[in-house]
Amino acid sequence: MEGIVVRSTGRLCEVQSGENIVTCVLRGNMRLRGMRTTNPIAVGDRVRFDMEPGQETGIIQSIGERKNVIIRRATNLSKQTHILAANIDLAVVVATPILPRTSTGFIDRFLISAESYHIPALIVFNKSDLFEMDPDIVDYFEDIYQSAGYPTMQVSAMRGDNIDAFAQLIASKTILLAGHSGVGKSALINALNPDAHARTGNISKAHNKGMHTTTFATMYTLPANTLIIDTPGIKEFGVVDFEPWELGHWFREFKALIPLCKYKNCTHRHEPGCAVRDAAENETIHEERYYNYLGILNNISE
Ligand SMILES: Nc1nc2c(ncn2[C@@H]2O[C@H](COP(=O)(O)OP(=O)(O)OP(=O)(O)O)[C@@H](O)[C@H]2O)c(=O)[nH]1
Ligand SMILES: [Mg+2]
Ligand SMILES: [Zn+2]
Repeated sequence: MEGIVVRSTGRLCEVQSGENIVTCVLRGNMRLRGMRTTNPIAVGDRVRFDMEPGQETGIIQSIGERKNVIIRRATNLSKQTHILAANIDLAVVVATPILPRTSTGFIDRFLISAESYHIPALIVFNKSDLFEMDPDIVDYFEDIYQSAGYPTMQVSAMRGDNIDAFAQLIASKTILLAGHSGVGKSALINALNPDAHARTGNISKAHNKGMHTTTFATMYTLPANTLIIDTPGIKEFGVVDFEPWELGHWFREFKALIPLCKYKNCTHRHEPGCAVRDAAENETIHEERYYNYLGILNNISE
């Protein structure tokens, strides 16, 4: 039988096959070629499975070829990787300028990962009801990312602002939602489809952070065959191995400048005749993106 993985807890996963959802286990020792991942099967994977004789559960026999995956490290130093989802059309980073605060560093790490897997990305600023009195804080973020060439939008899951526009933008696609705990990923899914009943949590008063309410990636179906994947909140988005000279290629607005650098393997840090650093200095690329680039470069060169 065939189906699509709609929830994955590591060893067990739930597979939607027609109208049914079947709990499946992985066939012994199924591993991805040389990949140190905590989850060999991810939400969005298309799989073949057989029912266990006389049982309600299935055994996964094979994973269909993936169009793409988006992978992160648990932390920047960790060797273990985690597949957020497979076969996605659009990677959405849900960010909030306040309650909780999302840093541009986090957004950038997410974006360069999506870029390196050639997955289109969108930045959704949720909780517009909270920052409408002080639009500067979100304008600052939108300016950075629009000038880098990314689409952005402001929504409020709580009040419903722009939810229709968001629904239109994602119609008929498979979408990944990722972001810190408490930014409202699950609340957005409920706003898009009240029948989803995704569990939502509170923001801790002491720390202004979410409570890690969603524990396993879960795919929900919206109208027009839109598939949306809710993921557990993540603290850090550790990027996978990039070579220092390669990193700049995943900063979208650096790409056109890189061929103008004097050295072919320029890391855009200290080399003379660097077109990227020049652009940062005369503010044709945003200094915040350039600083975050240097931060990530330092991390991967360690
Ligand atoms: N004011 C306001 N609060 C919101 C909005 N969207 C979500 N919240 C609140 O933010 C809190 C966290 O929402 P969740 O949907 O659980 O956040 P999450 O991103 O799924 O968090 P994790 O599952 O922990 O990763 C809840 O108390 C929501 O009611 C919004 O648009 N405005
Ligand atoms: Mg959640
Ligand atoms: Zn350079």
